[in-house]
Amino acid sequence: MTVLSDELIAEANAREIAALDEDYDALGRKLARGGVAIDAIKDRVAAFSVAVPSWGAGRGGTRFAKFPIPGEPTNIYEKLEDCAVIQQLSRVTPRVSPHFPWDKVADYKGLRAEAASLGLGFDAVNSNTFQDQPGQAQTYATGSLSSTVAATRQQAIEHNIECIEIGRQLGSRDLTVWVGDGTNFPGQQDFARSLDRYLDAASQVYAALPDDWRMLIEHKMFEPAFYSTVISDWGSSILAAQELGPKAKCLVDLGHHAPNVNIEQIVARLHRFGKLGGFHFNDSKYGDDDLDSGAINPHQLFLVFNELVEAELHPRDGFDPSYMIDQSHNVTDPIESMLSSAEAIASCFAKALLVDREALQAAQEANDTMMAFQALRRAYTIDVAPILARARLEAGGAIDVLATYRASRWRERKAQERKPVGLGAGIV
Ligand code: PSV
Ligand code: MN
Repeated sequence: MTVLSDELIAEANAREIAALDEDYDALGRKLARGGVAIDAIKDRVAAFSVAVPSWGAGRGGTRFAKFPIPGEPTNIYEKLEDCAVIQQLSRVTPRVSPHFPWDKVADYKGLRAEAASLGLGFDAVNSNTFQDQPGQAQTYATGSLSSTVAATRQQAIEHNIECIEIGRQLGSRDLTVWVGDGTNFPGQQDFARSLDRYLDAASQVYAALPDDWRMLIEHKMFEPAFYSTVISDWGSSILAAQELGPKAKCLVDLGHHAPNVNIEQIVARLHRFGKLGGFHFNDSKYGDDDLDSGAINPHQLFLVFNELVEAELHPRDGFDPSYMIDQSHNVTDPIESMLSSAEAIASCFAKALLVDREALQAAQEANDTMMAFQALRRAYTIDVAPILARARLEAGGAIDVLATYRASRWRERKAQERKPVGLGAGIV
């Protein structure tokens, strides 16, 4: 079942096809001069995918406020519909990453079937122990897996195990665990004991993982705790993953570091030890801003992909990263933002594929700094839009995703059908 009419997409594509053919052929000739076959790159791009977060389908807002728009999804079923629009147009986002309890339903087999009928599958399951729920016995106000209160730790363990159980029904294979645990005052918690408690509780979650599952540990150096966090950085994350075992890997969210941290180097380090398990893509100017991917620093995104492609070429420990967009929208239509992020992400992947790795390595070995830098620069400055568009077209997607989405009047139509969502503060 397609959510948008195939005729609409075909009509929009018909207007663009001549220009695309011209641009694709011109780029093909340019790449061929360097010995690169454009179709081979296009096929790699066609095989690339990134998951979308269920919560990204709504206008998340900021901590201060949210500004809902008419036609926003109000539940997981409507979110899936919107994710299906993104996939139908972009052909690069075939999976949705759910978050619990936000996406709780009575029938997960039915939810999986509904997603499948929309052409979607499920990616990593995210647990939530950073927020209390109505009727919950223990509060997470002072921590969850690392809490000093045994009953609170137990509640957090059980919630994560329930997420695994739900994920099994949905066909997921990863559990992403981000905890908001940490402190706001010096002395508030003992750094060593709180990590010990976290490790002990996390090992009980780990023990519940099916054989083919992974636990992705997401670090974050601040927010909601601002003095210290229990899994603050990639160092704490890899130590925890090493302690827990081979099924535990690290997940890097681009917004979870201090400003100007060299995240591409973190990628290389985690991969060196076989612990790079996943990525949350977004962009930021100041902190965990959750802005659209590539909006502020597209070059950093390219450099990250340069390391990811390098990691693919030299896999360790079954390198199979789970890629997801993790962003929040306050002033745009979330579908448009995720379409634009998916394009930015796929574009950096394509550019990274175009890096002449032999030239790069030769320059590195010869200490030819300028030529090493130019090997990256040459790939970064290539406009790969025709490759992405051709891959989408061949898969049934839209050449111009945003124009086609607007022509569909999806949001306006949904505004007639869906209940308005409430005001209030946004998500984290
Ligand atoms: C935390 O800031 C985070 O990046 C984690 O991935 C959460 O699960 C997600 O945001 C949800 O808001
Ligand atoms: Mn994240």
